[in-house]
Amino acid sequence: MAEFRITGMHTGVPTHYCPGCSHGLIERLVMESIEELGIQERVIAVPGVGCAGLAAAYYNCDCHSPSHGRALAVATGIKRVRPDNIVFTYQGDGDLASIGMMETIHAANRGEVLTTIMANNAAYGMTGGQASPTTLLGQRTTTSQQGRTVKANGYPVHMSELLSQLDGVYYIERVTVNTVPNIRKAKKAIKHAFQNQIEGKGFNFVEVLASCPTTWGMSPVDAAKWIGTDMIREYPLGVFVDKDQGVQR
Ligand SMILES: Cc1ncc(C[n+]2csc(CCOP(=O)(O)OP(=O)(O)O)c2C)c(N)n1
Ligand code: SF4
Repeated sequence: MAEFRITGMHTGVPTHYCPGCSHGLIERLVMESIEELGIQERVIAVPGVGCAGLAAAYYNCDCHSPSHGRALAVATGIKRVRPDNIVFTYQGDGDLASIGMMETIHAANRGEVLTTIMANNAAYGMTGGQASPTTLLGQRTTTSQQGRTVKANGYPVHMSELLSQLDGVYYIERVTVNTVPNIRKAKKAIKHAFQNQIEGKGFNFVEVLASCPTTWGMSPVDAAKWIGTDMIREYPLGVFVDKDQGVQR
C-alpha cells in the first residue's frame, strides 16, 4: 500500500480523475483558498456525488458525504448546529441542478451562510455521460445521441442566473478553468466565496465551467477549447450577484 504525505489541505491521495478533467484543478483552488485563509481547522466539506464526490478522499479536513442531491440540506444542518465552522459543498451539475435542484434553490433562498462550488461539466460524468440539466442544445450524450433537443429535453438550465433572482443570495459568480488567466480568476472567486462566509455573509455560489473529456469524447485540449467557444457562449462568465458591490443582475 502506498504511503501518502499529508500536506496542508491535501491528503496526498493521488486523484482518480481522467486526463484533462477539471475536477482536480478546481479542488486544488479550493484547497489553496482554505489554506491561504487559515481556516483548515474550521472547515467541514460536504462533497456531493459522482466524480465531484471523490474529493472527499483528497480534502484533509472533516468531510460528510451526503446522498445524491442532498448536499445543501446536509450542509445547512451542519452550519446551523456548528455556526463557527466554515461549511462548503462541492457538487456536479447532475447532483446540484437535477436531483438536488430543490435543496439548492431553498438553501440559496434562505440565505444560508454557506459556500457552494458547482463544477458544471454539462453531463453526468461518473455514471457514463448521460445528459444533465446543463447539457447544451445539440450536445451528444449517451441519453441524447442525436444531440439535446428542446422538444425532448427542454432548455439548458442556467443556475447562476436562476439563483440570482433569489433575495437570499449574497454572492454569485460564474468562472472557468480552461486557460491560465481564467484559472486565476476562478481562484479569486472561490476565495471570495469563502471570505464572505468567514464574515458571516451568505449564500455564496461559484459556478465553474468544467471539462469532462472522457464523456464528451474529446481530447483534453479540444475539451478546453470547447469550453472557450460553446460553453461560454451558453453560460457567460461574470459576477451575477455581489451584495458588497451592489451588483444584482
Ligand atoms: C439518488 C441517486 N440517483 C442516482 C445516483 C447515481 N449517480 C451517482 S453519480 C451520478 C452522476 C453525477 O453527475 P454529476 O453530479 O454531474 O457529477 P460528475 O460525475 O459529473 O462530477 C449519478 C446519477 C445516485 N447515486 N443516487
Ligand atoms: S468521467 Fe468526466 S468528470 Fe469523471 S473523472 Fe472522467 S473526465 Fe472527470
